[in-house]
Amino acid sequence: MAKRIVHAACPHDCPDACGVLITVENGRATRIQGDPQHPVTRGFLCGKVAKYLDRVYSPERVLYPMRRIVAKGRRLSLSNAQGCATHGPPAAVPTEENWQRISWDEALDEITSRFRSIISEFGSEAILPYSYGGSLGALNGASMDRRFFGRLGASQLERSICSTAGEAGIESVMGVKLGTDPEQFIHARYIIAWAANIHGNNVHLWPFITEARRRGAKLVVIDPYRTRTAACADWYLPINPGTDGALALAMMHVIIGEGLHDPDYVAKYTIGFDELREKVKAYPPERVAQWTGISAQDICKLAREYATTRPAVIRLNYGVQRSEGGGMATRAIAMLPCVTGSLKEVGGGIQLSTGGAFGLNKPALTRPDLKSEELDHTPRSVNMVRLGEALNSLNDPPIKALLVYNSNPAAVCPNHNEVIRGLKRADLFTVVHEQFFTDTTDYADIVLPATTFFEHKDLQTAYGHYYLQISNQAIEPLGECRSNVELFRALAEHMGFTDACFKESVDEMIDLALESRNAWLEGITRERLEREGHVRLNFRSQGPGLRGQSGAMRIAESRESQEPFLPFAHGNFRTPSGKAELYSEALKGKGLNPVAGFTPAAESRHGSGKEAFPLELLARKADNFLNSTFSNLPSVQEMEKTNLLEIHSIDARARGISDGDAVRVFNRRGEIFLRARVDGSVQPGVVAARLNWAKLGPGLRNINVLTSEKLTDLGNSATFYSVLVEVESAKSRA
Ligand SMILES: Nc1nc2c(c(=O)[nH]1)N[C@H]1C(S)=C(S)[C@@H](COP(=O)(O)OP(=O)(O)OC[C@H]3O[C@@H](n4cnc5c(=O)[nH]c(N)nc54)[C@H](O)[C@@H]3O)O[C@H]1N2
Ligand SMILES: Nc1nc2c(c(=O)[nH]1)N[C@H]1C(S)=C(S)[C@@H](COP(=O)(O)OP(=O)(O)OC[C@H]3O[C@@H](n4cnc5c(=O)[nH]c(N)nc54)[C@H](O)[C@@H]3O)O[C@H]1N2
Ligand code: SF4
Ligand SMILES: [Mo]
Repeated sequence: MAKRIVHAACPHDCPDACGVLITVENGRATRIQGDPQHPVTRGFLCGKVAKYLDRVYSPERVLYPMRRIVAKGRRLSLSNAQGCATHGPPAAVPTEENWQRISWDEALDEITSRFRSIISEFGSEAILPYSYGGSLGALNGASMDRRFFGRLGASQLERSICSTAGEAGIESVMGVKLGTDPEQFIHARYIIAWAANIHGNNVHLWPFITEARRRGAKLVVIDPYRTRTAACADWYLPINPGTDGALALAMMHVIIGEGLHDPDYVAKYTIGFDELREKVKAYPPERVAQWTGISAQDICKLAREYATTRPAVIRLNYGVQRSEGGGMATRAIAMLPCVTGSLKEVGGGIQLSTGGAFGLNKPALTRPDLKSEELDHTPRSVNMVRLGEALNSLNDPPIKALLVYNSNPAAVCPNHNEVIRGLKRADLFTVVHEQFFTDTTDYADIVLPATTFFEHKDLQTAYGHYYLQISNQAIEPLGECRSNVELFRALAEHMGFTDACFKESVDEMIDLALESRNAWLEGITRERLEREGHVRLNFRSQGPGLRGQSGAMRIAESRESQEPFLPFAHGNFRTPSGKAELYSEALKGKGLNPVAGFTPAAESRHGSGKEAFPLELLARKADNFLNSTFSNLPSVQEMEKTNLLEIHSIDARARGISDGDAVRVFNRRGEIFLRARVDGSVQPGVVAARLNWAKLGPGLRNINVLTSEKLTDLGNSATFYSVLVEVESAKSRA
């Protein structure tokens, strides 16, 4: 077979959604590279996906259906039992004592017969799907699975572990998740990276920021953690975690107080300005300085520079909304460009997500109309953040079966110890569809082999740019792997569901997804995507294509060749009023502050419980993993230093801790042993540690033993960054 180059798109949960080229020789993928033609991702990949061949062809892949033949749970290896704080053992490879290989037919028969008996005894809501960001492909993310569970009458999963607080916040102002086009960043003269770890989580935006700075832009970073981006910034403002809402209100206090707002834009395109003006009077910089740790002088300077240096853009990322008050904080920040009118300027505005522009025909994919014949009501909804609570205390009916795919809850869920207690239940039937033997498969009764994006076809949107892509299948599935689409098609068949939609082919589903009322999809067909790989959403642009130019040229010219996308230049907010809602009747109706306000997090230095646990923990993502994904691959592990607790020298000294010491980090929910790193990445009062597979961590744990199931103020999201802990030296245990 000749050498082929296949266009694909990275489906991992990352704003960049890179264009990818896979070289295939004799049926085997031999090279992965970024697609140089992609106008935003421009031919380079992040470190972890650049090593993707190691993932696809890893000897540790799940390749066949497996049935557990020993008790659930992970085995303690020697080094872990001793609490080794630097390196855990290699990932648990399936061993013959743990697993018995079975055929797909046996697996499907066992799963469907267990489901049938659970349904007859407890009802269909005793079955819970659990999925999140393993694949953001339009089909493998949410299509056949939703049809299957809808038809089954299973409990619904509220998928809120990541972004729903921020979405609720920004939508309460703007009505939709649209943000500044990354290609427009080159025109900005003032860039605020607000809770945005650009080098770690959104690296393809960086070249656009670099070009803007070359043209004179100033980069300001607001983050409690000194990221690489913060270290590169013109001005770094370390903020106390969870206090951004107050900062935004104080900025508006200064901007409105000094008349630096845009009265024309405000009058034409917003409602509630008078209420906002009244509200922000309660947030003078002097008061807000005490919460944020940013001086009143700096708050004033930031507000004035932001309002007067034009265009000014905010790259807001989701870090801000992983705190108790994250919804309101996002809402307050989203008001800033409405008040200054920067939404009308090329290179101005705010980007939290671009995801709202794609408008695929999701109902055609997920078929919310499909219902169980036996169930006379809409199935209950279970919040995914509270999996531990759901498994341990939900009744009427209790959860008796869990089907996990696209997720690794035994690593990523908060309050890990409770999650594990639930997953250990002998009466819980757990099925996990996975590429690897993860923390979660350690508790599965049946493990099913899943394809990687090399092995299936999909349609790919993005949340950090405006290009739709096709991701072609490059190689045959390894072993007996099946995609999520094929898994749920087979399950539907074994359940005897005869609805025609379970027979739709992948191409038919892609066609359906593109048949949408969204005008921005006009002229974008599967055939065109197959031909071109990526297509910019049709914002009525007429400019010539950008193919064939060098990256640097393209960056400089990309805006000039297209009509700039300024969705809010003339209002057009998708709120109930059609205006930017600085006052929201909808929020008022829910008993919430209709303008915005700041309430310090209960679990913070400003709340209760700080006597026993005085340090605020940032339970962060790793720069070189993707949540828990990639953390088991040796070539990726080499790039990331794991099992560290970053702590300020003042806090370390007060506890007799030196750089490199073993430390115990604990609160009421759990404890973990890490190695102290005193390196200036956090301020006094804040400590930070990173997510990893639990079974690779010391004591077979990860930092989610410390995080809480408390939900955010809006959007029922997780509060990974509202966590109090105490730290003590554990030298004797190292
Ligand atoms: N390399 C890598 N890339 C990733 C991921 C990964 O795990 N690794 N995860 C992916 C996923 S799932 C997502 S959702 C995206 C989004 O990723 P981001 O939205 O960037 O999310 P975070 O890394 O949680 O937070 C971003 C920054 O916010 C900071 N932060 C935390 N609390 C606060 C606060 O209270 N105020 C302020 N101002 N800043 C705060 C953190 O220190 C961090 O540097 O990234 C994706 N990309
Ligand atoms: N402490 C702490 N915890 C966090 C976060 C944090 O910042 N700190 N971040 C949170 C956030 S923002 C998010 S989004 C969640 C992410 O939570 P998850 O979405 O569960 O994230 P991953 O750890 O990436 O796990 C995805 C799993 O899906 C598998 N997978 C990949 N592709 C496929 C596929 O096509 N089919 C199937 N069946 N499986 C596939 C991968 O192998 C991987 O094990 O984690 C949250 N947890
Ligand atoms: S994880 Fe993000 S940066 Fe890395 S290849 Fe995928 S989309 Fe690109
Ligand atoms: Mo996320």
